[in-house]
Amino acid sequence: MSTTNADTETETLTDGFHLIIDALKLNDINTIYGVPGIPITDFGRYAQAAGMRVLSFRHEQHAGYAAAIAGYLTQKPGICLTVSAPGFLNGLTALAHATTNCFPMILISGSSEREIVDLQQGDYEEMDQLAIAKGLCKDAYRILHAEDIGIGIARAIRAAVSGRPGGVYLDLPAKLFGQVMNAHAGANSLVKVIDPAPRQLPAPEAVTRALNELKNAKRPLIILGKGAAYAQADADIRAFVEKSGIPYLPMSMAKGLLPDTHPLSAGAARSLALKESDVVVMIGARLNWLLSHGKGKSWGTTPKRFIHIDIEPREMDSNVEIVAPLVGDIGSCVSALLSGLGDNWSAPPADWTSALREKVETNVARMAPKLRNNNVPMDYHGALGALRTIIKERPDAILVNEGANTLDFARSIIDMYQPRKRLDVGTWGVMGIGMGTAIAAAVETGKPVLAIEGDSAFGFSGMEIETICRYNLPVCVVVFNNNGIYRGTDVNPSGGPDAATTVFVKDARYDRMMEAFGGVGVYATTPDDLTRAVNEAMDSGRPTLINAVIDEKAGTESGRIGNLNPQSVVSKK
Ligand code: ADP
Ligand code: TZD
Ligand code: MG
Repeated sequence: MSTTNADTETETLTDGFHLIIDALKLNDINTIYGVPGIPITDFGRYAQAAGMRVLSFRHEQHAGYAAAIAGYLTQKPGICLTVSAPGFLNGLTALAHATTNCFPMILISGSSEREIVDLQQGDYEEMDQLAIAKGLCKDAYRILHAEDIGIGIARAIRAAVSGRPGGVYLDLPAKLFGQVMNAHAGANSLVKVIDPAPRQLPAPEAVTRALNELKNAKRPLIILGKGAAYAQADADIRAFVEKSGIPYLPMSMAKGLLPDTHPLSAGAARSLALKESDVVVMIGARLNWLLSHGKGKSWGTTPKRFIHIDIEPREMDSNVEIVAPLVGDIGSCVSALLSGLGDNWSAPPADWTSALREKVETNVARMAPKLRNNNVPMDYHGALGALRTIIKERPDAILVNEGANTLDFARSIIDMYQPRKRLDVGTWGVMGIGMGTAIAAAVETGKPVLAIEGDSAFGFSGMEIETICRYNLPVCVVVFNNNGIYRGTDVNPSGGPDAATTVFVKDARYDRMMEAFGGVGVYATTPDDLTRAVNEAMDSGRPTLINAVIDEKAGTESGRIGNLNPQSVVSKK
């Protein structure tokens, strides 16, 4: 933009819109997930005009989940862009989810005028967004002046990716976008963030302490979490596992960091591994509810000594005593342990590794015939057995997974072969991550995506299949249609006319939703139907939704976590 001032000199100007775009691009952020509207509609247009990829969603929550998983996949903050109050609030669930899961993300929301908001005079979509966001993310900032855009965006990026990654909120009042400043001064005000997530080396004595614990172990176990997958230290992690000869358990999203078929994988002997291990090395996994807080029945009676690798010092001793805390980034910590093993390292006692191996083989053999069953209607094993073969044949496809039974069965049945290929509900077990996650996975990696969705889970983000069709993304959605949440068989206990709380319309045709937007819809009743349709979708890259008819009696309440349901002592279900 240029203008002529009183002195008839020409001054080149820029404004808030363009400074924000330039600041993001300067930091290699080239994709935005969002929903347009006042005051950010033109911002989206200018960003697209400037060559950024701007993907518009049907609901901010799904744009937010897309940004969150983009952060996980790329180690750069995923950007979600929303309008003020309601749009901001719709994005907030995903921001909190990103923070909980340690994914770097920035929620950028337009906001109303400060003067009016602070006097509570009833502006359009008035809300003190900054105050509300603060408790739900790592950090929250507001930029009031165009000359602060460079610093503001730099702070947001650094906050999102440094240390333990997480969500950041950036509040941009409407007035900021139109603020004008000298273009030269504007360009100079931008900041390229140098080394936003610096290596954090573990203390040498902490490495020695951990190695001593390992040397004395009789039944050591490694637990790999999604922090280990995020760190992208794949080669060193694999080398550490293989050189140490220590069996490992992958948490859900760490599956594939080493192939699930690896001889040291104890995935199919999880209970035995947890119960009998004596020294446990946690790598980028927390001892939260997903690991029964590191104590209690599932950990058995063998006393445990924990070695814990994490970038966040306060994670240590969060649930149980950690005898060897190793604080630092996973890449540096694992490589220090690896070199510390030295040349004389001896593998763990064979009675331990072979006991686990035997258990794995027995369990895998017991499962095999169930996975080949051709029951109609399909049960979870028959349908997932077919999808398991597809991922085996197409190991670079990305698997997105949510639901209850659909999640728990798929996690244990489908082997993963490559890092960061399994994307799911994460730490909170959120229903609704499905389509946003699938979209970002396709956009960020260019790989085909297979989304395996419970029919309830799918419903939370189902409208985004229009987004998938609009951008023509290679996403194949398989809806496990069992007519409801957990099972489709519940009846209203009062005998009244309302449907039971957990059931949906019987035999709903989700496949026709996809057809409404120009995608391919398939109705599948057998494992063969399913195999054929998924292969076709993956070969063609066309947006596809397969309605897989699942026996409505096949699932169990809450999948595998039914024990977490509180029980009434006075009434029976
Ligand atoms: P899971 O659910 O797979 O068990 P969690 O989300 O509970 O995994 O744990 C991930 C952990 O990884 C978090 O405590 C986080 O601080 C840690 N983390 C993330 N990135 C890194 C990294 N680069 N280096 C070290 N620790 C990391
Ligand atoms: N809302 C949100 C945001 N997250 C949740 N986890 C839930 C509600 C509760 N919930 C679960 O934990 S699983 C689930 C709900 C509603 C749906 C399970 O039904 P499904 O899967 O059809 O997706 P299955 O295969 O029928 O078990
Ligand atoms: Mg269901």
